Amino acid sequence: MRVTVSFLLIACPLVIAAGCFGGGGIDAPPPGPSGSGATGGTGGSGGMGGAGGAGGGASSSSGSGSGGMGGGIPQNACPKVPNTPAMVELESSGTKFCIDSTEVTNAQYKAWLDTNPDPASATVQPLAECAFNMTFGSVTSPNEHPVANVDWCDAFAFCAAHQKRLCGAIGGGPTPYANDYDDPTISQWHNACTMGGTRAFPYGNEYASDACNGANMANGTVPVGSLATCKGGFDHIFDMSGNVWEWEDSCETQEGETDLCHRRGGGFTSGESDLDCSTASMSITRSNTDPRTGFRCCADLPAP
Ligand SMILES: [Ca+2]
Ligand SMILES: [Ca+2]
Repeated sequence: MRVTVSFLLIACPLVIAAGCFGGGGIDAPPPGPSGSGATGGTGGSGGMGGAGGAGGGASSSSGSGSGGMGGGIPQNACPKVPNTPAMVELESSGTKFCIDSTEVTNAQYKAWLDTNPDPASATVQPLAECAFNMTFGSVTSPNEHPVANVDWCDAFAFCAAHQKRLCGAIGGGPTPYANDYDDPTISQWHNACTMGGTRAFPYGNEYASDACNGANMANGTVPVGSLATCKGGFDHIFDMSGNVWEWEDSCETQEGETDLCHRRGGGFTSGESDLDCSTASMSITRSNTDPRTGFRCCADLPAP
């Protein structure tokens, strides 16, 4: 059974409305802005000097690439956690939340592994459906490329260990698996990618083959946030299309390693039909690890 699923995966890494086998087709644009109400945190109303410090901390373990990304980011009330990406504050219909500005990097993930998190600890890994997950993997190159080869439970545990959570539903909890993952008023990830439901791709409504790190460009991952053209939906957010797929807290069942969970945005081997904001994988299991799959974290903010 699992072999079959894996095979399908290779042939058809993703699949939602867009014709995976036919190729070419792209999902219909997401719902229009009506009803989304998202305003984003792009106001950047000055006085955010503290944010620069957070960004510096996030990249202190590296020597390259995306340093200083915290500077100027309107993190506002978002958690500022060392060895994690700086967060961006967003809002949808009055509900505020935060999302990492970039994918989690190898250096950041390794810093966590170096603390020796215990997979058997109920504090580290409280979900029963992750009881199967007895290793958080390893990182051999602690650089600014996105961490990959992490399963859904690894991603969930990393976020939880850093005062964040794997991106899910706006206001709390997981994004419903069967639908709503492409609703910008429900999915944190989709809201951020579409700039509150106003774009099909992070950078606009039309596919741009050279904007992000997809199949047309790459020979693998690139350092997170290194493609200025792969910005958006909202400002200060990068690589929501391509580089690596990103796990979402959106699983079909809560049984264990064979549950199907969504990953979003396409990776460095993906084509146009997988690189838009509305696509979500439909055949990837919770325990799947892949060199094209990583994650970023979100956080909830209390109502004003
Ligand atoms: Ca694992
Ligand atoms: Ca990505």
